Amino acid sequence: MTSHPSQKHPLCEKDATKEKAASTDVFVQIKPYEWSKARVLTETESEATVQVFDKSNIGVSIQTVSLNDYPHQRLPLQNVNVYDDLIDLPFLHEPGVLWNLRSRHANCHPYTRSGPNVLIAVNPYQWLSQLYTSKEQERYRHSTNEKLPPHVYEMAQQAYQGLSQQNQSILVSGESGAGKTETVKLCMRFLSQYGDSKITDRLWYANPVLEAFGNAATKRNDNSSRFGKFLTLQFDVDCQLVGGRCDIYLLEKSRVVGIAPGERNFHILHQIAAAGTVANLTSPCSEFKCLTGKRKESDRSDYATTLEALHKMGICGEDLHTLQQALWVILHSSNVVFANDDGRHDSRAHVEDESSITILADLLGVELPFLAESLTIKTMHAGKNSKIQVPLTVEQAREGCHAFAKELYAQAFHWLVEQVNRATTSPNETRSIGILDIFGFESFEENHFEQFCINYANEVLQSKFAEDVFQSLLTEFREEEIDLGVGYDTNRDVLELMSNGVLSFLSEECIRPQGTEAVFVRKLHQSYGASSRFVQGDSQHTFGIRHFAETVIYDAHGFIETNRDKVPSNLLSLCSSSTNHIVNRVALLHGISQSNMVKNTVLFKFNKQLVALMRSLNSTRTQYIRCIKPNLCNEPLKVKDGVILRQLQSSGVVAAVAIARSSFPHQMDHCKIMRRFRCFGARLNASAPTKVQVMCSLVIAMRDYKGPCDETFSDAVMVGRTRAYFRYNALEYLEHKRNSNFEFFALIIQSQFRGFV
Ligand code: AOV
Ligand code: MG
Repeated sequence: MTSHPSQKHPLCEKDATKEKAASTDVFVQIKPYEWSKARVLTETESEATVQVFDKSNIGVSIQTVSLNDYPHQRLPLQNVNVYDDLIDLPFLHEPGVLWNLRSRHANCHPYTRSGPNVLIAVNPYQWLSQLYTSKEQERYRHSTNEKLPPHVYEMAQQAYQGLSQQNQSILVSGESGAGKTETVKLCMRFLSQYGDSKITDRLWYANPVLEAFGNAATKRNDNSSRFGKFLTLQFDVDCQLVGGRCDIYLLEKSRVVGIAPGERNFHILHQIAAAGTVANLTSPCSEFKCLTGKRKESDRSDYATTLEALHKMGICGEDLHTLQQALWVILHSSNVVFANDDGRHDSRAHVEDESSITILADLLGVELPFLAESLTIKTMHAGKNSKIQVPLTVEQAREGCHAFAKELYAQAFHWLVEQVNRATTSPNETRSIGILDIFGFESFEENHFEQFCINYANEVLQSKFAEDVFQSLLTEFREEEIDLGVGYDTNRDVLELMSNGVLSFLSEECIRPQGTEAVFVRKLHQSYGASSRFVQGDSQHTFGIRHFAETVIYDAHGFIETNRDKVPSNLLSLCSSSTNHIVNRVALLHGISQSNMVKNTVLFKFNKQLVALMRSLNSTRTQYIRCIKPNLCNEPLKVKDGVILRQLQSSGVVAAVAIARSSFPHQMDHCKIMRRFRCFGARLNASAPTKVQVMCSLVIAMRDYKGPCDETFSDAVMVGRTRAYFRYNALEYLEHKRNSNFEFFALIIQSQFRGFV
C-alpha cells in the first residue's frame, strides 16, 4: 500500500491499493451518476484499464479510466452478492447500494431493507401479483422464526406485533410517483386481516373518496395525491382493527384555479362535469374554464364509482346534494369573466356576462345583485361607524373570485374528511398504527412557498429519521458490546432557521399592512446571514437554505399573499348568506379578525399540525419506507442510476447509514470472517467461533497492517459479540491479501500440474 487519499468520506473513498491489482472487481464511474461493474486488468498511479460488464454480467468493452478525474471513480465491489439488507453490504458506497437495488429490481424484488427500521421500495411500475397474494400475507403473518425477504408486509407485521408494547407508526416518503400511496394501501390491505370485513370495507372505501377529491393527474403521476395524509388505524384491547381516521396536510388548493400545461384539475371536478347536469340547474353545463387538460374516457364511470364510495361513507341525500352544489359553484365560478368599459387596467370591473352568475346565484341561494356586488366591490371601514365602498379593478375582482373558489374547494374537502372520519372512527381505540403518506423533499428550478412548506416538513421528519436510525445503530453497538464513543450531526440549526427565522419574519410581514417580501428576505439575512445553513440569493427576493438533502434557492415572490391566504371580506359575507352549509363554512372558518391574523396564516397552521404530528409520532415506535422511482418515464424494468442516486441522497438513506458507519464502515459476521480468512493460518472452529478466537485470527492476519494515518490493528478493527467492524482500508487490506494468497497458491498448483504433464 503506497498512498492514501486525504478525504475519508465512505462515499468517495478511493481504493487505496495502488499496486497492480489484477482481477480486482470494482465499480467504475463511466460518467457522472453512471456506474458499471468492471474488472481491473492493469493499473497505474493515474489510470486503470478495465473490462466493463453490462447489466447481465457480460464483459462488453475494455476501457481506460482515469483515476485522477473522479476521485471515487473506482470502488471495490462487494463480492457481487445481492443483499436483502443494505446493512450487510461489506462496503458501503453509492455504487454498491445502487448495484444492489438495481439487481433486485431487475429480479422483481422491489424491496430492500436498510437496517431494522427502514425499507427501500423501488417502484416496479408493474403489478407483481406473486408478491401480494393472500398466501404471501399468511406467510408474513406467521413469520415468527423464519426470516422472509424484505416486504411492505414485513413492516406492517412488525408494526402489528409491536402493538402489544406501544403505538406504532410507519412513515412513507418519496417523490411524486414513487409509490407512497400504493404502499400505504398495501399496508392497509395487510392489516385488514386483523379486522372484520364490515370495518375494513368501510376503511377501504375511504380511499376512492379521498382520491377523487384530493388527487389529480400531473406530469409525473396520473393519480397524484395533492395533499399529505396521516392515517391512524385503530386497534382495540384485543389488537383487533376496529376503525381508522385521517389527518390532512396542505391540500394544493391553488390547482382549482391554476393548472400547469399537461396537467388536470382534481379528479372529482372532471368527473361531475362529465356526468352531466344537476338538479335545480336551469342551464345545461357546458365547458368549464378550470377543466383544462385531456378529457378522460372514464371520467363519467369514475363518478359512479365515487358516488358508490360516498354512499358507503354515509354521504347521501341532502348532504350529497349540498356537496355537489358546492362543486358546481366552483366549476361555474371559473366561467365568470370580468371586464370594464374603457379597457383601462385601473377602472371599475363588472361581470361581463350576467348569465354566468345567474346560475351561480341560484346555486349559492343568494340574490343576483348581491352576488354581482360582492364580486366587484369591496367595503372598507372608514373610522368607527362608517364604511366606504370601493370598486374593484378587473384584476382584483378576478383574484377575489379565485380566492373564493380555492377556499370553497378546501372547505368541501375538509368537510368530506370529517364525514369520512365520522364513518370510520371507532370509540374503542386502545392502540394505533399511524401511517404517513407525505410528499418528499422538492427542489425545482424555481422554488416557491409550497416547496418551502414541503421541505420544512421533510426537515422535521429527517431530524426524527436521523435520530431513530442512529439510535438503532447505537443499540446495535450496545448489543455487540462495543462502545462507539461518537455523536452524530443533527439538522437542528436548519430547523431553527426555518421555524424561528422564516416563519416568524414572514408572519411579521403578513400582519404589517405594507409588508413586503423584500423586507422579509432582508430581515432573514440580517439575523441568519452568519448561519452556515443560510445562502444569500442573487436578488432581494431570493434566499437559499442548505437542507439535509441539498441547497435550495427560494423565490420569495408571492410568499406573503399565499401565506396570508385571505378571502376578500365581501365574499365572506356572501358565503355566510348562502343556503349551502359547505359554502357557509368558508365564512365561519376563514372569517378572520386582525387580532388573530398570524394564527390564520398557512405556515402557522401547518407548523402547528407538524408539532402535533411529531408529538404523536414521538410516542410511537417508527419504521420508515423510502419509496424510490427507478426512472422518470414510469416504465417497468427501466433503471436510471442518476434518478435513483438523487433520491437516495435526498431521502438521506445512504448518508444516514454512512454517517452511522463513518467510523467503522465495513462489517462482517464472525463465521464469515473465519471462513474467508482462514487462509492466514487460523485453525479454529469456523462454525461457532468465539469473540476471542476471531480477535486472535484477525490479529494474526493483520499483524503487518498500517492504515492511512498509521493506524494499527487495534485502531482499525472492533470485534463485537457476533460480528467485527472495520475502518476504511482494513477490510480491503484483508481481501487484497486473501486474493494475493490465492494467486500465489494458484501459481504453485499450476506449476505442480505442469510438472505432472
Ligand atoms: P405517490 O403517491 O408516491 O406519488 P403512487 O403511489 O400514486 O405514487 O404510485 C404511482 C404509480 O406507480 C401508481 O399509479 C402505480 O402505477 C405505480 N405503483 C406504485 N406502487 C406500485 C406497486 N407496488 N406495484 C406496482 N405498481 C406500483 V404523489 O401522490 O404524485 O407524491 O403526490
Ligand atoms: Mg400519492
